[in-house]
Amino acid sequence: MNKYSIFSLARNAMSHHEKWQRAWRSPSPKKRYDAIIVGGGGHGLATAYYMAKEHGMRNIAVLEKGWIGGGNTGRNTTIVRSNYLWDEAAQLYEKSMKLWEGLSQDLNYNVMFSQRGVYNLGHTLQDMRDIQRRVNANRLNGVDGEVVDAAELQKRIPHLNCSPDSRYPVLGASFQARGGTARHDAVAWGFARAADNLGVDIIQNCEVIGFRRENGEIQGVETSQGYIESPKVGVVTAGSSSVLANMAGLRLPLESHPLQAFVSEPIKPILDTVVMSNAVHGYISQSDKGDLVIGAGIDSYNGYGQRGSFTTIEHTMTAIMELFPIFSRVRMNRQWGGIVDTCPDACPIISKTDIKGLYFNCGWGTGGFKATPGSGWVFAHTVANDNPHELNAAFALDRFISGALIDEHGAAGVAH
Ligand code: FAD
Ligand code: PYC
Repeated sequence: MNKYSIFSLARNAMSHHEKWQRAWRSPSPKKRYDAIIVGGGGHGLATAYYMAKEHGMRNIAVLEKGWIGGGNTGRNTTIVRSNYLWDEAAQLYEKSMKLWEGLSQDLNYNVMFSQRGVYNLGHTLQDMRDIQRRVNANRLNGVDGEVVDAAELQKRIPHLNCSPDSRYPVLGASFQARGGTARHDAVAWGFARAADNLGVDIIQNCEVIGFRRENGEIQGVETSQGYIESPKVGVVTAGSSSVLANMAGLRLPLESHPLQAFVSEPIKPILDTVVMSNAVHGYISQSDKGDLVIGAGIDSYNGYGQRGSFTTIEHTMTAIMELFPIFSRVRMNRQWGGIVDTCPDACPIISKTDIKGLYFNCGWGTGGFKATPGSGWVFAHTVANDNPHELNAAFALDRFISGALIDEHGAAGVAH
């Protein structure tokens, strides 16, 4: 490299950030919208995008109290899979998987969806029976799945501790080859840019602090930037959903818990898939940058502090050491928490409410990132048509009255 190219490199490095175009506008709120989506996470942005793209709605706003993707969307460990047990859940998550498979092209934004496969380990005979049952059910629903025994697993993941002498010996796993990971904040940015291109107003630093209703119908929302009128309001606020429901005088069957994640220093590529164990409570993948991305079950107490307890940190690290003793000397770089909204049946609520024009999409708990495109797609249909799509009809609030729960604790992959 000669001295001219060094200068040019330095000049460009210093100046390029100034010439970038904004990826989306930063408008002031209008007085009225045809629909408002509260919450600028992946689900809220995807909802607005599909409302504009699939339902021709253009006068829409997404209101975000902080910055887009600053909630669980930017805090999760990016695992995507669709291997749920029951028909309703399998079909919903599989819809999402199909959207993931074309998402970068659809949004013209690289969301770095990497189908590197997901293993869910079994450590007992009962785990293996459950795995076999779930893989059979998945196949009947057109979802790919395979049962892998310990010998085969050891060949595919040489560093996994499959020793029969370990405390919870690995007996096998389910494997979904089409599962994998995606770049979480790219998902928020991709949906934001595409929605903005279709005319959606994305308004950050705009907190919803109340709802106005008259004669059982929604009229609009009170916000930190003033009152905004709208006949339709979709709330997609994950861990804060109970707070928003409370503002509307509703009580949802949700509990909010911290869920933690950890990343190590970057190391050379060593793990080319995702490994999850519900029994020892740990899961791990390696990011394209080289960090080990690690997590476990929820912190058991309720709260809104995005941190988590030391007990869980210790428990998670112990689990990862047991599964991958080779990582015992890798240094951890960062830890954080997000607030997840858990439902009694480990399934989401995507529903109309008793207030006309008010809709909730929440309760995704520890597992909603994988559902981002599918959730947005069905919620857009629900808000636009004031009726659920057949894919989300079973996820309405009335299931907590009828008792038609869809218990997906076994497939949740992360204890809650
Ligand atoms: P969020 O991204 O949280 O968006 C909600 C938004 O609402 C936030 O930006 C918030 O600021 C905003 N908001 C709240 N209150 C208001 C208000 N009053 N006014 C305006 N805006 C408001 N899922 C997976 O499938 N795979 C995983 O590997 C995975 N790992 C996880 C790891 C961790 C540590 C955590 C915390 C979660 C994980 N999840 C995972 C779950 C997943 O992250 C969530 O289910 C999903 O991201 C929820 O998306 P969302 O858009 O609904 O929520
Ligand atoms: O639902 O697959 C999942 C998941 C992985 C990590 C957190 N949730």
